[in-house]
Amino acid sequence: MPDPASNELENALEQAASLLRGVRRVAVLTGAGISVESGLATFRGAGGLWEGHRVEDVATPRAFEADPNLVWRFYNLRRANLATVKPNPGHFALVQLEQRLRDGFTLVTQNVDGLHQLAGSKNVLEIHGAIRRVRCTGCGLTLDRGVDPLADLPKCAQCGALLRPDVVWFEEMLPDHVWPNAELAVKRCQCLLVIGTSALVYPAAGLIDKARSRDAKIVEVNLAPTPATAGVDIALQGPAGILLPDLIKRL
Ligand code: BV8
Ligand code: ZN
Repeated sequence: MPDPASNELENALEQAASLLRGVRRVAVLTGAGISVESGLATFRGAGGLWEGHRVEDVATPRAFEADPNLVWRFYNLRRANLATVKPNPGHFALVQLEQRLRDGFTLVTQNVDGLHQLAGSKNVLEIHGAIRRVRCTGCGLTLDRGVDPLADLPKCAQCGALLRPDVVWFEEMLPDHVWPNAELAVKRCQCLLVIGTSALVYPAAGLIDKARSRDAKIVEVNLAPTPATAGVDIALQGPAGILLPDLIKRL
C-alpha cells in the first residue's frame, strides 16, 4: 500500500506541473534551503548560530562598526566554504526552467552564494547582494573577489579604507538597482515558485503577498511548513534538490 504522503506529494507535483505548463511568466524566490544540498548551512536551521552569535546580530552595520574582525571572520569562513561547494540538481532544474521560459523567467534570490549563476541561471536578481563582491567603506569601489581568501581586515587598494562584504545587512536598504526589478517581476508573474526560504525576512518575504495580490499562483518547495505555507496554492514538501528536477521533468 503506497504511503498516503507520497500519494499526496505525487498529486501535488502533477498539479504544479500542469500549472507550469499553462503559464508564460514565472518568477522564483529562493532562500538558503536551495543551497543546503550543495553543503551550505541555512541561517535558521539547527539553531542557526555561528560561534554562538545569531546571524541577525553579526550581519548588521552596528556589528561591523563594533567589531569588524568578528564580522570579517564570519564572512571569510563563508567565502572559504563557497570554494568547496558547487550547484546541486535544484539549481540546475531552475536553469532548465529558464531555458523553457526564456524572457518569461526571473529568478529572485536572497542567497549571496552565487550558486544560481554558477549553475547557469541568467536572469538572477540578487536582492541581498553577493558574498564574492567586496565594497570599499571609503570610496565605494566594488570588486568581485571570487572566493579568494581575503586579509583579516581587507583594505581598499585605491584609498586604503576598510572593505566590507557587498551584501545587504539587517537594517540596510535593499539595492535600489535590483529591488524594484524584483518587485516588478513578481507583480507581473502568473506563477511564483517559493523555494527553500523560511519566509521570515522582509521585504523579501513580502514578495509572496505581492504575487498573490496580483492573482499569481504560488507554489512552495520546502522541507517543512513556513509562515507562507497557509497562503500558497500548492505546497511541495521535500528537498528542493529532489523535487525541482522531478517537477521540471514532468513539463
Ligand atoms: C530592511 C545577506 C528597510 C547577508 C540577509 C527592526 C529594525 C530594522 C529592520 C527590521 C526590524 N525588524 C525587522 C526588520 C526587517 C528585517 C527583517 O526582516 N528581520 C527579520 C530577522 C525579522 N529586514 C531587514 O533589515 C532588511 N532591510 O528592512 O530595510 C529598513 C531599513 C532600516 C530600518 C528599517 C527598515 C534587510 C534584510 C536582508 C538581511 N540580509 N542576507 C548575509 O547573507 O550574510 S538575510 C538572510 O536571511 C539571507 O539573505 C537569507 O537568505 C535570508 C532569509 O533566510 P532564508 O534564506 O529563508 O534561510 P533560512 O535559514 O531562514 O531558511 C531556510 C529554509 O530552507 C527553511 O525554511 C528550511 O525548511 C528550508 N530548507 C532547508 N533545507 C532544504 C529546505 N528547503 C528545500 N530543500 C532543502 N533541502
Ligand atoms: Zn576605497
